[in-house]
Amino acid sequence: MSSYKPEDIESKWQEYWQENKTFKTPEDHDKPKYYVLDMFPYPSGSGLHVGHPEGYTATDILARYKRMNGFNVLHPIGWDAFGLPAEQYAVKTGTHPRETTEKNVNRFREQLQDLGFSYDWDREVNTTDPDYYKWTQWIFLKLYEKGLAYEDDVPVNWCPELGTVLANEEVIDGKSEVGGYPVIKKPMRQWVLKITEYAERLLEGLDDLDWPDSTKKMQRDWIGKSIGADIDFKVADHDEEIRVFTTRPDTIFGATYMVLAPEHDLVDEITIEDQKEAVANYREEAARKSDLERTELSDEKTGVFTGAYAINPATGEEIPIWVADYVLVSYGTGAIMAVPGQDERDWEFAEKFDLPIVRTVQPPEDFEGDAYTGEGKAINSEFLNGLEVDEAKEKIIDWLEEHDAGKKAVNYKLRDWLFSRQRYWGEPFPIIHVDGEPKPVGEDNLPVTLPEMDDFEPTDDGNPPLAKATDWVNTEDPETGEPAKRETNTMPQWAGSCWYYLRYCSPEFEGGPVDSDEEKYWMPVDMYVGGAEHSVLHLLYARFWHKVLYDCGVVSTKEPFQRLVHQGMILGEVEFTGYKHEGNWISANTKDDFEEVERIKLDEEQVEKKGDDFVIEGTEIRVDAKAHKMSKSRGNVVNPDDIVDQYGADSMRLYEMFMGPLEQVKPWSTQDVDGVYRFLGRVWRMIIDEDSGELNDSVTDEEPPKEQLKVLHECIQKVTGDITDLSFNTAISAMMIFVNEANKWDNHPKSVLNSFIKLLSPFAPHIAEEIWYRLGHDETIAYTDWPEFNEEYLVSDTQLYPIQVNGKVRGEIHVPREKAKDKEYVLSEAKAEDNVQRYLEDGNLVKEIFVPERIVNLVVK
Ligand code: ANZ
Repeated sequence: MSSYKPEDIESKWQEYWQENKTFKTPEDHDKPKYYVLDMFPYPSGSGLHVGHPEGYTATDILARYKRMNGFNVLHPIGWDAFGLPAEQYAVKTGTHPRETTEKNVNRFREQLQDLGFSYDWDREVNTTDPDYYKWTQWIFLKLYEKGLAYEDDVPVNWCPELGTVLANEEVIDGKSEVGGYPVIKKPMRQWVLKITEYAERLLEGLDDLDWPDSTKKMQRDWIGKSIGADIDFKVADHDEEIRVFTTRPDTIFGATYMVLAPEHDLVDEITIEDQKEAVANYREEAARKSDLERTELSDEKTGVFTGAYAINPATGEEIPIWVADYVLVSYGTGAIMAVPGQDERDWEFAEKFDLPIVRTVQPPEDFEGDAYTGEGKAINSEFLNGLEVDEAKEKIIDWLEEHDAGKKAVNYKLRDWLFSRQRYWGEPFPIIHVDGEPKPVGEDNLPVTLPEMDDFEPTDDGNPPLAKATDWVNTEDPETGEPAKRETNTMPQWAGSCWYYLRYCSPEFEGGPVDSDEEKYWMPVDMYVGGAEHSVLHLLYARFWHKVLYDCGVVSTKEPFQRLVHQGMILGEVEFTGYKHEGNWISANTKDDFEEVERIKLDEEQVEKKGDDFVIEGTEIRVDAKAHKMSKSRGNVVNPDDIVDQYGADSMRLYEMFMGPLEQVKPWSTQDVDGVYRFLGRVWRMIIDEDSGELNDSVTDEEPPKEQLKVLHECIQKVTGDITDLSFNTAISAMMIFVNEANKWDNHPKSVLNSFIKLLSPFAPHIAEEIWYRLGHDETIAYTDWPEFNEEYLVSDTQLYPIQVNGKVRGEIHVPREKAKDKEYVLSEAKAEDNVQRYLEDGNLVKEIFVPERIVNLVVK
């Protein structure tokens, strides 16, 4: 073995790490800890995609770097293995989801091991393992005990095609997120978790987290806190009152009509006889629309008059009550006071149905729009007139409270979490029903395992597949022996991922979800890396459970994930498209000017880069260059296995880190993989003789000269700083610069090579271990000390002086450090410089300016 052959060295070191359990997490708690976590994968049937190794390599670099810096590192992996695809496959083929899952997990594990990630494989968790979901069920019991889990008949998002209910978050534009099937509203008995009770704490907790601002903002928007007032409007000639929630109580004098959501309880009660039919028709229509369609600003407003009137408590005037679907039943109180002067939706509605508009905030002079939503002084508002919005709000709330017509109120957009699914492949609820009433089974009876079944089809009426397992469903109350029925819904896929990071701390622990000593040592997670698609749901649900567990005394930190980073998406290779009109190439800029244009896919060799653009080779004709999301239908999916087979895992890892900043979206380029592969080859040949496989003759035991130390320590400084900043691409550049420099040297002292290989090892651990071994070490490199940067070596032995003649630089000299401040010496050297001399010859030297350690300026006349 002499030339660089990843296929030989990589499997060798993978076996070494496995046999020696090199990355087993240390048990002692004396050292500082570092918990670095990946979002565990759903083991799909298609194996790893190139997006997985991106985040996983980043965390692996950190794990390895921290170990070398004396930390105890927890770096685990596991499987988020419940979920719909395995169940759909089971419906189609009869293969039990457990079998599919196991097969996929084995493939994923093998792929991850082939990439040389330094996971502690003894801590692997699998959410479908009864020893794991026992504790998921245990946590559910805690939620139930605390009154945070309840059954409710809720209008749910029912997807007939998938045969299941979906959470709001899983419905996009009225279609299922998975599969894109139509979703309708249907009332059903469901389990719901009271996440709303934690809304305020989920909001507050975000402040101290080191998370991307965009992710925090998404969570804040999702929770959607608004402060305002609840105001009661009396219905004229009725005993009823309509309560509204408003963020702008200051605008009440401009409330010229009211709107009830079509589903509002009072609609039937107050609608007058003549309007009943119109209202009923309208309600039916509204039921067919999704919330999103109903609230879209651009959509034409619709509505119907109830014939009833309410009394504006501020003006005492009667205002008409309408029903309109732009008001949602699930937000606030499901009713609004409409203020067209200050609210755009109300303005549109008022215009369409000819309702009065009164401005109550003075718009700026140059304002030309419709509703004015900005700041300004109150007008047309009696005792509020002249006050700014915030002052007016306070004053009117006081007034409302005094007059018993309203009070200050906070509202959240966050809804309780619909927590049951009509599926087989999920955690069973630890719940039985005795005489129709739910009852927890008790901790001693956990886990409640899934029954064996071979028919995974849901029933037509929406009953879950588990309803067919009658032997399992019909059970008895373990406490009384009375007949009981098991809950046949299962938990949603989010459940298992809400707490897996805790299980890793003590995966074998039998006394609870986590051993409290281990939890206290390891938590919180110091670094969590995963996709931005989890910005809201997984990360919000997990934070919610964590806070509940905190309240139960199970965990000691208020938040689970201290620092969060999202890796950017990897797109397919850049694709080039050229355009022809009537057989002639035309520039991509002009393609829209022609009616008939032929689009032609071009290969990389057919184009060249010109400035920021690409053109057809040898011409000025511009083509389009665009990278697309990888997808099977586009045929641009890169399979990580192929890359590992061809170039090795180290190149794959190095390439994915070299592509660009971790958090950025980046196109794939196999050509660039080749580039990093050649870099590793250069590293190899710098040290190993390709013919003999021995160390090169240039590798010596000598002390390195200062110039070499300077190059090395520049590299140490850069790589160390860049790893801390997660700037892995620039760290790799720094190592490339080092190798370019080092290749010019005649001698390669071992001490320099040792340090460099350590720097390389977190990125390309296989080649690093192999070279480390060949450099004469018999222990793994994984726990050696990270090279220490020494500033002293960065100071150069010489001082550079640029030399100006009459203000223009005409030459430069290097003077020995000890002479750098010697004016006479520097000036005489400067004047002797060849090029400078030529300028001096033509005139009289009238002045010599010497700035120590900076510059020399000579003035000639
Ligand atoms: C009067 C008003 C005047 C309003 C004004 C706004 C501007 P956020 O901030 O999103 O919480 N609203 C209340 N409940 C609603 C529902 N169920 N469906 C649709 N809209 C509803 O928005 C709160 C505002 O949204 C409330 O304040 C209410 O309109 C409307 F110049 O009341 B406002």
